[in-house]
Amino acid sequence: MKIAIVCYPTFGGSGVVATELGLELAKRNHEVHFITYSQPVRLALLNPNIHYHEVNVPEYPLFHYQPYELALSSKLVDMVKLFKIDVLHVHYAIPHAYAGYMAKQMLKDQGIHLPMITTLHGTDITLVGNHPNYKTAVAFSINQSDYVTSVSESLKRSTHSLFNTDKEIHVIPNFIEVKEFDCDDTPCKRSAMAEKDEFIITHISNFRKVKRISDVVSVFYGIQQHLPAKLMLVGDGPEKERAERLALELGIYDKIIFFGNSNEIEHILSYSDLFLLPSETESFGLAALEAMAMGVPVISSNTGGLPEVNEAGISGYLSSVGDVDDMVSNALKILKDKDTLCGFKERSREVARKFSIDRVLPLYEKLYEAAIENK
Ligand code: GMT
Repeated sequence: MKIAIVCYPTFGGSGVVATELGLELAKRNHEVHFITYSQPVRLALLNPNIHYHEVNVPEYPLFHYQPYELALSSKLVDMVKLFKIDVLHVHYAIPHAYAGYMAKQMLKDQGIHLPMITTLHGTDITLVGNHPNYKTAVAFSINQSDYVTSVSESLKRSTHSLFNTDKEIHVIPNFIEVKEFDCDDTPCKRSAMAEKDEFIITHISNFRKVKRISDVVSVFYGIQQHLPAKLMLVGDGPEKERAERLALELGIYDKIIFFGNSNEIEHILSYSDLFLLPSETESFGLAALEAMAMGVPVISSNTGGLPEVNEAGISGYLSSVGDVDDMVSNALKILKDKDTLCGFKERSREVARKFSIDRVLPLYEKLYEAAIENK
């Protein structure tokens, strides 16, 4: 199939999922065309089946806001015609589903029927999409998509209740490639990060308010009162400074390593002992799954789609949002001795295998086939 993928090219989860999906589809001999405003961060253009088309938005002083949707929909029409694209897959409803719908209409005018699949990722529904200023257009573009998928059952429920739509939503969870792992392996760079007896606690996110970064620092503060530990904070965003200030106030700044955005996620996770994700809401929690796939148990909040990913007592524990004390005590339960930690590490990988790319990818392929057949 010839598949066009529209996504955000940044470090956010939806862009990562879209990119990994495209790369895997290309490995399976589909022709994949990424259409976005810059090259997605995890995109390697080494496979001849991968193409990248940049959307350029010319600046014009008259415009207070530059019209990205217009440029995107025009580019979509041009690329669909040029490469004879079979199906369009847009990730994140805003504004991609809207621009996709416009492209569909323009193509229809020229006798071309382009089926569109919209994947809902989370904040496009629960935070941004739900805003009264966007809601009408988001609901419209969901209803106009040929197929809609969501990354968890929880997000499907939220979409139906927040948008009052009866559109069928297919749940296709996010996926991961689970690599081999040996609990006794001593990963190469660990010694540069922490002493031998120190536990390494990790958090990876875009440091937005929804991630509750202060809880990450507070949970770590509680852990290091009982056990020697270091905290690795990976990513960048508006709450990072707040985290730095809190770390200074608590007197634990020297126990925290701030990495910023990184392409070395697997490396960092390979020497981590515990992953923290105390988010306010999380439609899925791809970062938690990435940690589990590397054998890192997860302490998370019990919100949104997280219970569908992190299994209590098996891959980690879940607490109510903001219950820092419970998170600390759960973390200590996991870290209390080597055998317990090792058990959690192994089971985390087992749970992650349920989301293996080999299981999930065929679900998308089936949907593309159905969309093309029914166009
Ligand atoms: O919140 C983020 O980390 C970014 C956001 C995005 O759209 O990139 O993530 C959302 O989509 C991810 C991929 O499907 C999910 O794993 C995240 O849980 C979801 N974030 C929220 O729901 C807050």
